[in-house]
Amino acid sequence: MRLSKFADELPVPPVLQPRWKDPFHTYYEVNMTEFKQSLHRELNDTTVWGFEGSYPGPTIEATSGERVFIQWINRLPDKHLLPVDRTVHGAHGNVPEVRTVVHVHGASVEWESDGYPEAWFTRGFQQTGPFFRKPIYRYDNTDRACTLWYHDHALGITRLNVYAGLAGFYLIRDHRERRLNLPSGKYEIPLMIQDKTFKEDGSLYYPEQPEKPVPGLETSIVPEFFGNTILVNGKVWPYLKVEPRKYRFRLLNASNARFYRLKLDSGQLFYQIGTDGGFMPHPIGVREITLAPAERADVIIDFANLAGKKITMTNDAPAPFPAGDPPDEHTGTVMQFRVSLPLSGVDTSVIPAVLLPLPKINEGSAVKIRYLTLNDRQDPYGREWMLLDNKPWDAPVTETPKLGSTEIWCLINLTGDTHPIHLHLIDFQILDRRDFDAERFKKEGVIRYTGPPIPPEPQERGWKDTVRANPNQVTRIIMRFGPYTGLYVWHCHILEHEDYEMMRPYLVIR
Ligand SMILES: [Cu+2]
Repeated sequence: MRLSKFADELPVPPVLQPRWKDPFHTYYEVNMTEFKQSLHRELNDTTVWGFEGSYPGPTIEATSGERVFIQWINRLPDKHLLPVDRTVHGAHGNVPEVRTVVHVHGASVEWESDGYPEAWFTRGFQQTGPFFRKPIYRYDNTDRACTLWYHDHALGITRLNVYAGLAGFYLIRDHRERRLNLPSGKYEIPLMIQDKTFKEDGSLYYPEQPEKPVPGLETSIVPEFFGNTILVNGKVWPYLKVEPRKYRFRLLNASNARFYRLKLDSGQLFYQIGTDGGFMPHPIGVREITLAPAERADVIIDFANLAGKKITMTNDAPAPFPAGDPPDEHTGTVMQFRVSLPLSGVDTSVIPAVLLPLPKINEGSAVKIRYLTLNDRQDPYGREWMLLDNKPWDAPVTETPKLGSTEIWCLINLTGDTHPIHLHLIDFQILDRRDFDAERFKKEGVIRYTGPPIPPEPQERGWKDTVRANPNQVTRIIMRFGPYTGLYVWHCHILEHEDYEMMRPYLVIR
C-alpha cells in the first residue's frame, strides 16, 4: 500500500492546560488511553495509544524554576495493541501485559519521579512494579530553556508502548530565551519524526519475529524495527503552509531505531540554535542534521524570499546506521514546507549572534574515568543480544558516581552499529571520539587507538543527554552528577536494544 505524500496538513499538538495552578505549584493530570486517530487521509483510522486522547501527546510547557506535579494515569486496556515478547527482561509470564511508566527525557528530577523502568503501574494503579514509589511525579524544572520530551519507559515493552504512540514534547522556557527574540507563537513548531508501517486496514504493524524466526517462540523481539513510512507529529508525510519569514522548529527523532540525516531540497541552511539540553553558544548554519533516536535539534529555517516555493525535508541516513541500506524514495522523504501564506506582518524575530555561554567542563576536574563497552552477543535462542559493559539489566549496580562529582565515561563500541547512549538525570558534554582496534580489544582487552581524537561535530557542541557512540570508536563524555542522589538508568535509545537489554541502572550516592 502506497500512501500519497503531502496529502495532510501537519498537526501541531495542543499545549496541555493544568488542572490547577497557584504561585507555588502547577498540577496536571495526564491520561493514557487507546483511541482511533487519522494518520493519513487515505488510511482507515488507526488504533493508537496516546496522552489525553492525542498522539503525539499534548505539549507540556514549563518555566525554568516552576514546580510541576503530574499524575500520569494508565487507562489503557489489559491487552497490548502490539505483540509482546514474554522472553524479554521484565516481560516474563507473571507480570501484567500492559504496564506503563513515564519518563521526561532530559529532565533533571528526583529518582522517584524519573520513571524508573521497574516503577511501572497498570490501569488505575491496580498493580505496580517493585520500584514504584508514588502516583504523582514532581518536576522542579531546574534546567535552562530546552526541548525535552516525555515517553513511556516500562521495562521490556518500551519499544511497543512508544511505537503505539506514547510520546509528547515537554518544553522548558526561561527569561533569557524570551530576550532572544526568536520566532515564537505560531512561528515556533515542534516536529516529532517517527517511522511506522501500516497494515492494509490502517492498523499499526510491528513484526512478531526477526528475519530468522525462532522455533518455539510465538513472538520474538527483532534486533531493530524500521518502518516504511515517515510521520511527523502523527501524520504521514505531512505538509506545512508557512509565511515567507523565519520559523523555529524543535526537531525530535522519536523513532524506535531509525536515524535521520535531514536536509532541505532547496539546498538552504538550517540555523541550529540548540542541542538536547538547551541553547548553543552561537547559532551554526548547517546543510544537514543527523539525529539518532531521542536526539533533538532546535533550529530556525528562514523562508523569506521563497514565496510560492515548495521545500521538502529529506532523509538520507542508512538503516541500520551507519552501515545499513540507504533510504528509498519513501523513507527518504520526511515532510514538505509550502511557502504559500501571505506575510501577516514584518518579521522582527532574529537569529541572534550570541545565544548562551557554554561553561566547558574541565577534563582535569574528573575524579573518575569509567571504561564501558557496548557489546553484541547472542542469547540462547540465537538472537542478537546487546549489552552495556557485558552485563544484563539484572546484574548488580556497578556505576555509582558520587553526588557533585565529575566523571568521564569512555564508551567502547565493539558492535557494528551506532548506539545513541542516553543518561538520565544529567546533561553531559562530548569530549571526543577516537578510532581504535576493536578486534584487538576483544582479544586482549586493551585499547589501541588507530587515529587522533576527533572533536564533536559542530551540531553537538552544547549540552547533550544522548550521544552517538559509533562502531570502532571510543566516545568520551564528561558530566557532573547531581543535583539528586538515587537510582537512575543509562541505556541505548534504540528501543529494541533498550528492551533487550542494553540498559543498566546507575546509582548516584552521597
Ligand atoms: Cu543500541
